Formats: sequence, structure tokens, C-alpha cells
Amino acid sequence: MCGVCGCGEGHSHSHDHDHEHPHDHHDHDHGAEHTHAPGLSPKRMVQIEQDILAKNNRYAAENRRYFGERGILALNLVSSPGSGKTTLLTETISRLKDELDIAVIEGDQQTARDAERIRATGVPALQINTGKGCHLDAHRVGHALETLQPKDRSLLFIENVGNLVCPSAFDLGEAHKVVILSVTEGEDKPIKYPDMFHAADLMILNKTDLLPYLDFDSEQCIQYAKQVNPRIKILPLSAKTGEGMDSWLRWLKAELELQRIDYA
Ligand SMILES: Nc1nc2c(ncn2[C@@H]2O[C@H](COP(=O)(O)OP(=O)(O)O)[C@@H](O)[C@H]2O)c(=O)[nH]1
Ligand SMILES: [Mg+2]
Repeated sequence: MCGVCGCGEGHSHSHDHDHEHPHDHHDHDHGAEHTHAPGLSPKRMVQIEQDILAKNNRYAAENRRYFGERGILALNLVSSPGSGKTTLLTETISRLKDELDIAVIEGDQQTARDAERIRATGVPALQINTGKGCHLDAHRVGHALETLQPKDRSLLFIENVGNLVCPSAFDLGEAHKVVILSVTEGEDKPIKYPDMFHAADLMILNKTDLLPYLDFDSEQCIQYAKQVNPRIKILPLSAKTGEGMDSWLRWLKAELELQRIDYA
């Protein structure tokens, strides 16, 4: 449940964080669960939301410093459930793991299935289960870094909880948010969920292999994405057939080089 985006019902306590990290001693942003509680004024609710985001931004700044000091390129992958984030990752990893060090943080409400899919490719992965939570936050990612210890000059993918709403508001310290939209979702998603497409620097238009079977209008989709974010870069691809993957791999390598420049 997320008080910031307003999707929670308010009364539940999503304290069932099952950290893989054993000594989690910081306090969490549990104020979120109370934002719909009876008796809280709208003004107080806004204050709570601002506090949560301000606190998240402080942790995000710490993560960003951590990445900067180590020449690590961290990418925050956001999308609806099922757009193909994990498939894109396993396909990307199988193509790059011989030339780059790669690690993955996986966020889902439940199960370690995606971390297991990543580990099967031979790279380290750490699962964060958010329980009722609808997004990863910078604090939990910070703890995941302590455990995962990604290598200097490596590529770190953070697969966020599948959700086109809440993860847009939470900076994890990443270099870029990458939004994955699959062609089965409809071309209007950028204008229906503008915050997410505005927050992303790159949009992957996935599952292009399915275009012959759909009436998805790619041009219209691209236009909608640029309408909410004129600087967004767009790469159509199919994680399944590999079509378009080369442009994505080139983008990744170029971004990693940028991140490594300041690193001694
Ligand atoms: N046809 C097709 N299916 C895909 C593609 N990428 C992913 N999928 C399928 O979409 C489903 C969801 O993929 P997954 O990677 O688990 O999505 P996630 O929830 O975003 O991590 C799976 O059945 C994948 O096999 C693609 O490029 N083309
Ligand atoms: Mg996944």
C-alpha cells in the first residue's frame, strides 16, 4: 500500500518485509500506511507524503554516491506486470555477461522466482519482497547493495515491482529509469500513466514480434510517449526473437562508459 500515490486502503500494516538482509535496523517509512486513516486531515496527509519522499530522496542520494564512487551503472526497470522485464534481463545478460560484470536486484510483492531466473543465467541476484508494497524504495535498495556488493564498473539492473504508478515517484539513486511497455498493453498507456513515462529516460517497446497479430499503433504510441516526455528515447524490440536487441545493448554500453568516466 502506498500513501504517496494513494492506492492503499490505509488500515493495513505492510510490515511483513522479508528482508534477505539480516540486520535491518533503520526505521522504515511506515507512515504511508496511515495516510487514509480516519482522523488525519488532508494537510497532515500531504505532510506525511512529503516526509516519505524527502526521506526516500536522502537514501537515493546515498545510493547515487555509492554508484558514482564505483563506476556502476544502475538502471531502474519499471513497467506493468508481464511486459517482459525479466525476459529482457535474462536475454541481455546472456549476451553481455562474458564482457561485463552484471548484478540484479529483483522487486516483487511475493516469491523469489525472478531472482532465481536471473541466477540461472550465472549472475548474482537478490530478491526484495515488498509484501503489500507497490514499489521499491531507496532505503531497501541501499540494504540490498550491502548484501549484493556489485563489482566496481559493473552494470546493475533493478527490476521494480510491476506497476506503472507508484515506482515513478521513488528515486532509487539510479542513472535512468527505463520503462518497458509491451505492444499487448495498448498504445495509450503513456498518456494514461504520464508520471511514469515522464520519469523515464528510455522506453523499450517490447514484444514487437506480436505486432502482426494486434492492432497496436506504434507511431501513435511513440507520439503519446513524446507528448508526455519530449526527451524520451524509444527502442522497439522483441526480447523473444532478439530483433532490436542490438540497439539496446549499444545504449547500455554507452551509458556504462559514461558512468565509468569519472571513476579512477
Ligand atoms: N511474444 C513475446 N513474449 C514475451 C516477450 N518478452 C516477454 N514475453 C513473455 O511475457 C511474459 C511475461 O514476461 P516476464 O519477463 O515475466 O515479464 P515481467 O513481469 O515484466 O518481468 C512471459 O510469458 C514472457 O515469455 C517478447 O518479446 N515477445
Ligand atoms: Mg519480472
